[in-house]
Amino acid sequence: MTKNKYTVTAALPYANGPLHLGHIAGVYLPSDIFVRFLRMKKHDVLFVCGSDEHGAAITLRAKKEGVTPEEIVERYNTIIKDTFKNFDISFDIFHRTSSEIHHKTAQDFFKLLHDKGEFIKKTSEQYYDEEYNQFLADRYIKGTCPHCHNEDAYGDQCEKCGATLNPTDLINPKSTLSGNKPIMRSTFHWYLPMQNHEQWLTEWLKKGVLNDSIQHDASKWKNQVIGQCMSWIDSGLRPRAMTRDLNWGVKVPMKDGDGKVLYVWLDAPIGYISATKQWAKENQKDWKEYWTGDRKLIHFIGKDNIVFHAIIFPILLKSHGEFILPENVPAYEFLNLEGDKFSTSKNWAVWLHEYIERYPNKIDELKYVLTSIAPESKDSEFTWKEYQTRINNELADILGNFINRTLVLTQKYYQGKVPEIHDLNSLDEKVIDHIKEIRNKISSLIYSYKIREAQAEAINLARIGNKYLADMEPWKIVKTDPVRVQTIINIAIQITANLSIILQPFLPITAEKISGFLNFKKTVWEDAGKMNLISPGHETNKPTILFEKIEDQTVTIELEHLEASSN
Ligand code: B3M
Ligand code: ZN
Repeated sequence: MTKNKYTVTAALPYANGPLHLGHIAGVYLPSDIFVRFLRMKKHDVLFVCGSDEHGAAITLRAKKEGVTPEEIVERYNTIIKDTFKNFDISFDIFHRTSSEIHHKTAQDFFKLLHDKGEFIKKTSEQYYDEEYNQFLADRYIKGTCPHCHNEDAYGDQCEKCGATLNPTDLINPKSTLSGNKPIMRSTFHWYLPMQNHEQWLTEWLKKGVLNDSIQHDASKWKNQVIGQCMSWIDSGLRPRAMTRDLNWGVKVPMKDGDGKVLYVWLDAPIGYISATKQWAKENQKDWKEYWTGDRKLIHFIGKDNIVFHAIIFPILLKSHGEFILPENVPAYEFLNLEGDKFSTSKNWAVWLHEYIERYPNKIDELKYVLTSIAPESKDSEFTWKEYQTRINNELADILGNFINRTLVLTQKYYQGKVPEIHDLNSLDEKVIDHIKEIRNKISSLIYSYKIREAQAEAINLARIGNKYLADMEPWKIVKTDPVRVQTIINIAIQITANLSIILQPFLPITAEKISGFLNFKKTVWEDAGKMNLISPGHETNKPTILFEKIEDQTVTIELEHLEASSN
C-alpha cells in the first residue's frame, strides 16, 4: 500500500453568520468523508479550516447590526466552530484569520512577493463614497450586472450569473454604505499582473484535465472547474489589485501602506497556511512539510470560489516559489431549499446549529441525506419530504432493518455467539463476491471525489445483506435445517462487520454503534472485503434500534417553521 501525503483544505467560511445546510452539503461534509477515508487508508493527511474574518462580508454585517467587526467575528467564529464540532466534522484544526500568526504569515507572503518584483504598483481612478469617505471596491458597491442585468450585482461578482466583475463593469453603480452614486477619485495599489501567468496556468490546468498518473482517475479535475477557469483565461487575464483602501484586514506591510489592507482574497487562502502553522506548533510538527514536496494539496470549495482557488491562489503560490500547487480543486454546485435558493437575508435556510439543537440524535441521518443529494455536478435541492423518505426507506428499512435482524437472530438462535460457517451454495458465493467488489468500488469513487455514488455503494451492501436474509428466510428453516441457518447467520454477521468498516467515513456515529453491537472494531479500510472478520464463537451484544422513522408531523412542523421564520 502506497502511503500518500495529503493536505486537505475546506473553504474558510466568513465569520458573518451561522452555517446552513447548503454550506455543509457542498464543502464540509464531502471533505470530511474524503479525509476520514484517507485516514482509514493510512495516508498521511492534514485537514485544515478556519473562519475568514476579513473583507466586506464582515464589516457590512457589523454596520447592519450597529456593532464592531470584532464583535461580529468573535460571535460567529464561536458559533461556527461549535457547530462543526457538534456535527463531528473532523478538522485537525479550525483556525481564524484574525489571529496574529495569520497576519504575520500573510504579511510575510506579501512582502516576499513584493521583494521578488511580482507586483506592479499603480494609480488609478476608483469609485469613492463622499459621505463615508471610503473607496468602494468589491461588496461596497452594487449595480446592474452587464451580463445578466441582475440589479443587485456586487463590484466583484454577480451572484445571479456567477460572473466575476470589476466595480467599473457595473451599470448604474451605487455605494452599499450610503446608497449614493459614487464619484471617481485616484488611489494607488499593488497589482498582481495575472496576464503574465497565462501560459503556464493554461498548461497546468490542461494537465488537470488529463491527469490520471497518480491512482485511479483520482486527480482528474471536474469539468465545471476547468470550464470556469478556461473561460476566465480566454476572456483575458488582467492585473488584479491585491490591496484595498480599508482599515479592517491585514495591514499592508509597506512604508507607504498606511490606510491599506491586503485584499481579502489574498489573505484568506493564506489562512490555510497559517492554520497549518498553528496546528504544527501545537503538535510539534514542521509545517513546511505540509506545503512542499510530494504532498497532494486538495481544496474543497463551492463553485463561487473556483477562480480564487484554481487561478489566483495558484499564481500566488507559484510566484512565492516554495510551495506546491493544488493537486485538485473539487468544487461543488449549490444546494437549494424547498424550491428556492438558501438566503440569509430572507432567512430562507435550515441553520445547522438549530437542526442539531432540535435533533441532537439525528446527526448521521442528516449527513446521509445531504450526501445523497450533494450538488456534485449540478445544483440540487433539500426538501424535508425527501429527508423523511430517505431516512425511512433507506436508513431505517434497509440498513437498520438488516443490522437489527442479523443481531436479533444471532441472539435468538445462538445466545449472541457467532455460528460456524459450513458449505457454501452459489447464492452465498454471489453475495461474498459482491462484498469484495464493493470495497474497491467505493475507494475508487472516493479518490475521484464521487462521494455521493460512494455512499450509495456503501448502502448497497446493506441492501444486498437485507435481500440475502429475505431470500434465505432462515426463520423458516431453523427447525428443519439448523446447519444451513448457521451458515446464513455467519454470512450476515460478516456483512454487518463489513458495514461497520465501510460506513465509517460517511456515518461515523452509526458505524461506531454497529461496532458496539458486534463487539468488534476495525478501522483500516483494507480490512473490509473479508468474509472471516469475525470468528465463530465470538460474542455479540444485543442491538438497539439504529434509526427511528421520521413522522409526517415532523415534515409539517419543519415546513411551517421555515415559512414562519422567513421574511
Ligand atoms: N470566505 C468565501 C465564501 O464563503 C470565503 C472562502 C474563503 S476560502 C480561502 O464564499
Ligand atoms: Zn450577472
